[in-house]
Amino acid sequence: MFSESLPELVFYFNRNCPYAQRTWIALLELNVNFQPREIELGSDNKTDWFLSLNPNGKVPVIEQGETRVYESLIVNEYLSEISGNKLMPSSAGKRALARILMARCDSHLVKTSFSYLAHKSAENLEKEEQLKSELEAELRFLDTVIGESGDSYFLGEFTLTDIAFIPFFQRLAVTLPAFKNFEISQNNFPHLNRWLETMASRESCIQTAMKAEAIKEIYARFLKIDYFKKIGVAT
Ligand SMILES: N[C@@H](CCC(=O)N[C@@H](CS)C(=O)NCC(=O)O)C(=O)O
Repeated sequence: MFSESLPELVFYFNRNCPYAQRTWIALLELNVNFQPREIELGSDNKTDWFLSLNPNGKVPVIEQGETRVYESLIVNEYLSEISGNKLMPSSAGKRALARILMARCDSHLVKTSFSYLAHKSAENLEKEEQLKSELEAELRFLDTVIGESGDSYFLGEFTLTDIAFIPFFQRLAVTLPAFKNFEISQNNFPHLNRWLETMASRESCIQTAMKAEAIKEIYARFLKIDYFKKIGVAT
């Protein structure tokens, strides 16, 4: 296999982190051998040794010999490249679209969903409706993209783009009903919901998923302390 001539790959992660889950899924899907090292967030990631791996102090990071790569979307492209460009489309145009959508996951889906979740409805009902509409508009956009690609995956085949989105949708499937009484599966997003069903049966997504109870518990704690606003993922 392509990656076998390279030094051992160490994967620094935290099992609750959706960005690290992206890399975990890519490692499994690409069948790359790796050594997992779980990092305690709030302590390990503030140490000099971790900051020398990633000056941003965040997971995921991978280390392979002298090479250190961080930022989940970049890490996953690195993993694809050392595996013979698997999990990326073969045409340049589709690869561009794959990158546009991956960037959009962070700039739009993450932002609109965390902003809606983080908003305390009782404080301003008008704002609550506005944030809900913004998330719905983003879900509608993604629904259309999947529909235009033939209903199975974002780009018609399983790629890093599907991997970029799934950790966030796994969490939204729990947090939106629990905290907002909103269920994507009960709404008219036929292509997105079919994609979610397809992804739910994928072994790598099952193996790396957080338990629903753990998601609820962690998010309840984070929402209480306005964590998502503090770290800048919610407006
Ligand atoms: N843009 C980064 C985000 C990574 C990130 O935010 N990771 C969080 C955990 S989910 C983290 O390590 N936080 C530690 C901290 O900020 O102290 C990526 O895509 O890798």
